[in-house]
Amino acid sequence: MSFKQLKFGTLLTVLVILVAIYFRKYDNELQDRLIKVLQGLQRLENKHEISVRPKVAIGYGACTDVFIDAKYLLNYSPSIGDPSHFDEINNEEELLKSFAYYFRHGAAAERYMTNGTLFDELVAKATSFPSSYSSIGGNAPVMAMRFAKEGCDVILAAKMTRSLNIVMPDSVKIVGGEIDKDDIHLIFEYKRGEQWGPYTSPRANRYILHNDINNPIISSLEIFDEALPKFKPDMFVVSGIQMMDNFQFEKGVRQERLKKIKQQMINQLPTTKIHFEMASFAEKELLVELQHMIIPFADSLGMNEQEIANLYNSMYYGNVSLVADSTPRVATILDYMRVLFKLVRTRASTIENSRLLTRIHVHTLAFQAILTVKNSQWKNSMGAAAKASLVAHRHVCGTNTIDVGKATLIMDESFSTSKMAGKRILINAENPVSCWDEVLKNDNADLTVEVCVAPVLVCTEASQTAGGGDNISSAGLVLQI
Ligand SMILES: *[C@@H]1O[C@H](CO)[C@@H](O)[C@H](O)[C@H]1NC(C)=O
Ligand SMILES: *[C@@H]1O[C@H](CO)[C@@H](O)[C@H](O)[C@H]1NC(C)=O
Ligand SMILES: CC(=O)N[C@H]1CO[C@H](CO)[C@@H](O)[C@@H]1O
Repeated sequence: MSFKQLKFGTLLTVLVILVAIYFRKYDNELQDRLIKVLQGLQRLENKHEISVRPKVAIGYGACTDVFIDAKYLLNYSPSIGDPSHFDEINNEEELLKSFAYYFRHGAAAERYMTNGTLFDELVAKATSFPSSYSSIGGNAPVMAMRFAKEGCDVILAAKMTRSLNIVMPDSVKIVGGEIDKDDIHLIFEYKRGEQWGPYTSPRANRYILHNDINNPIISSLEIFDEALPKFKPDMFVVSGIQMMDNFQFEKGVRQERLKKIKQQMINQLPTTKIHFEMASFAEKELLVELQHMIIPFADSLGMNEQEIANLYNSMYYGNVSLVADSTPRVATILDYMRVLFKLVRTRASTIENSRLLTRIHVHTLAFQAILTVKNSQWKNSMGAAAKASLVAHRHVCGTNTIDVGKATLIMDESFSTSKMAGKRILINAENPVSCWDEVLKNDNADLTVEVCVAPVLVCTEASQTAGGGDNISSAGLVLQI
């Protein structure tokens, strides 16, 4: 070995060591930051004890969720051709094309399958895999259980079988009656970076297929009407309406059902807060109906990054957005929130018996954002954003205690509050939820709102994605009632 070679070898070794030290340092810094953020969020979460048991009423529906790893049941073959969107799924070919459409964007989707026989066959096939499992599902029951877990008294509008009813905690009272067969939702889950044919998923998510009979017609609505005046809820949550999406109703039936939901919202006492939880809607008509018949009667809206892009496009341009960026920037989401907030309030002001929107919560993989009207009935936005962020991790990782070894931060150390001349806000790891006041200019009057943004300790070992939004939204609401 020549001297020259030796020198080069030494240099290389030194370099390797330096690189290793650098990454070690980087790793340690990240670890430090994660611990600080976790402690900061937990401190905020624990600061606010829930003293009196809030009363929460939740509509509508329930089902059995059957979870299956997407790749076990959905086999890719090149003959599938191009990914495409279908309003409803008629056969296996459409299922595969539709799955590909959302999978490649890592976007959640929920679709109705028209063929009940084929649907039952798929469910039987799914449950034959030992790794498949089932649990109680539907937005309303998941939210109900979360509220109950957080110390609320809950009534839930749903029809379900006795066997599904017994898995609900005692603090949730089911109002709706018994049925012989529960609606089933078949949930195809996939992980981040998973391959399916030529496609790679940019994030963990799920595709839901169903063939519901009870949920689309909101069959528990009338019985719930009788229970609500006696219960006098502090909050009424409206969810599960996406089950009407692309469902073949007889003419005029859907509008009639929506009108009844609207009336149920109007009938609540002024002191009852009303929250509407968005979901994946693909039908243009239904999105428009929501804007006339549901959204103007709510005080609060909850949704994820796909749903806000969809609602924004629908209200602003009149078109439907089926997939959106699955990891949007804070500035993008806050800009959507501001515009939506003004649009919803302006429209509601011309509608009889409406309420004026005072809260929007958007949950994304990387952060939670809550906008409330300053000095409105919604208290404690900072704690709510922290709690929503922690529950997002707990839910996806399937654990109560957060291990920073299984967490990462996707959000940068600072963010901009708007794409149009926004301020830059530095995230303080020890006090990780950033809140500030803003004045929103509107036609008639300026309005001061408070905006809070919390980073999420993103779970790196996802065990469950379905129901995430429901858990997160409820967790945010519970500290604000
Ligand atoms: C529904 O699916 C079943 C089972 O796959 C099939 O035999 C039947 O032809 C399908 N019906 C229609 C109308 O496509
Ligand atoms: C909706 O329409 C607007 C304006 O024409 C356009 O910029 C936007 O890309 C459209 N969005 C979708 C999802 O089609
Ligand atoms: C983390 C967590 O508590 N997740 C819950 C989300 O909701 C479902 C349904 O209520 C629960 O089973 C999970 O435990």
